[in-house]
Amino acid sequence: MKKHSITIILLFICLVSGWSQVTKYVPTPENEKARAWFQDARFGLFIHWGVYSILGDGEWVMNNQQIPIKTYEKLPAFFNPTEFNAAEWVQMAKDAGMKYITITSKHHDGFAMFDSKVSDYNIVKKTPHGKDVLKMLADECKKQGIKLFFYHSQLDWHNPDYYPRGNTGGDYTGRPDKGDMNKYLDYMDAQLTELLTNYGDVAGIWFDGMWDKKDAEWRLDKTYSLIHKLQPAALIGSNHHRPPYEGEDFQMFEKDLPGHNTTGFAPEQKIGDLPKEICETINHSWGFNLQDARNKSAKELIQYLVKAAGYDANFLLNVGPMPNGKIQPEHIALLKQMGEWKRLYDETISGTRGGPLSARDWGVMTQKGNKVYVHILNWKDETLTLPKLGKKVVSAKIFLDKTPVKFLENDFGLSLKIPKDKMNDIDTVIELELKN
Ligand code: JFZ
Repeated sequence: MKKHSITIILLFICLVSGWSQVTKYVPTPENEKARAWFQDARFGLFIHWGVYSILGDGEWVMNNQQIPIKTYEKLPAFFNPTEFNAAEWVQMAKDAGMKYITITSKHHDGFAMFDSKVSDYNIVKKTPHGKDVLKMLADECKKQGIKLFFYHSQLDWHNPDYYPRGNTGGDYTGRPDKGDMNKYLDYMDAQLTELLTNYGDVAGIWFDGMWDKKDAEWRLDKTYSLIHKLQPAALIGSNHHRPPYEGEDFQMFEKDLPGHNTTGFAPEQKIGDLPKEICETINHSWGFNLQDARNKSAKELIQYLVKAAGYDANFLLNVGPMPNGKIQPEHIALLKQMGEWKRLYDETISGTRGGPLSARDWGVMTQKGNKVYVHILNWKDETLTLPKLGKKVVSAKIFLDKTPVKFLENDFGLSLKIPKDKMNDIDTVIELELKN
């Protein structure tokens, strides 16, 4: 009896380890390298652009205004972004200190913003503009040395095979009450194959929409291994608000710092070991919204970037270009201000990792080698006492002009005396050198 149960246990262990060997995803060396690049990058531009921009009411307009497919299909004929200039967009991102762009290849409306051969519902076939803007952007990114990700919606309000339907894109769309989800996923994989074949090196795929049908069979294994096979360095992330699935290369947090859940989107989200990214919009919309004038201030945006870095995460900041292809001037101005700040402080953000202390009410820390950057975002007093950092502090300076900062290490921790005239309303950065 005893022998018997041991045999069963052994058999079970063999089965489980054998099974996990089959399904366990091991990133390739190229992928590991891309992950390190991604973490070093720390700052990217998110772009939500589609035919919905014509209505100036965000990228959810089809669902929010309950526009049937037949009616929504009239929009592409009005989409003529004659002012679109890929070089200007890329230059703007670079000037803001961003290292990559993530743009919508297809949003929930199902319209492909690229030259797709597997569906006519695309920018080249259906718009008077008739150009593959993603190709133009990809070429320009390559030219100017910045990387490109594609946001791709798994959820689709247009394709009838996206069936059974999820929580959104309901009866108003006028779709038949039948469809073949596997056929839809084949179609999605075919479009992803196009994106990963015809646009040069793609930095990654940013998935979104699984939350629409939480318990559907999304065939993630198949789709993820297809992507990794086509471009091993392409990083996969998904906005499913759950802990990462096997095959993903980074974890994302929508409109929240890791571990926070102010939106209520992500009650199950735990912080994992993968590289992290936070996305947020410059105003309160993702796609162009004519009425949204609630832009964040330059201070808020810079502090968001700094906090993200302190949480060891990238900051992906969104703009929604207008239907003419231009980005709103007030958004360009904000990005310019961020760039001016970032040029001065780049060393304390790019190539750093979070820590050694986790975020506090007064601010965050970033680190690189034996340097620690204390980012004081919200503190009035001249003295700031921190817990000890594990290693002894050799020197403390104001980062910007290297003015020495008095410090004291004792049983109470590490106290810094911040010169009053060096305090900065956005971020007072103190550079600490730690003993090796
Ligand atoms: C999603 C998209 O729906 C949105 O249009 C935009 O692209 C954004 C970046 O990502 O937003 C979501 C996704 C999931 C939830 C809420 C907003 N959710 O689960 O509550």
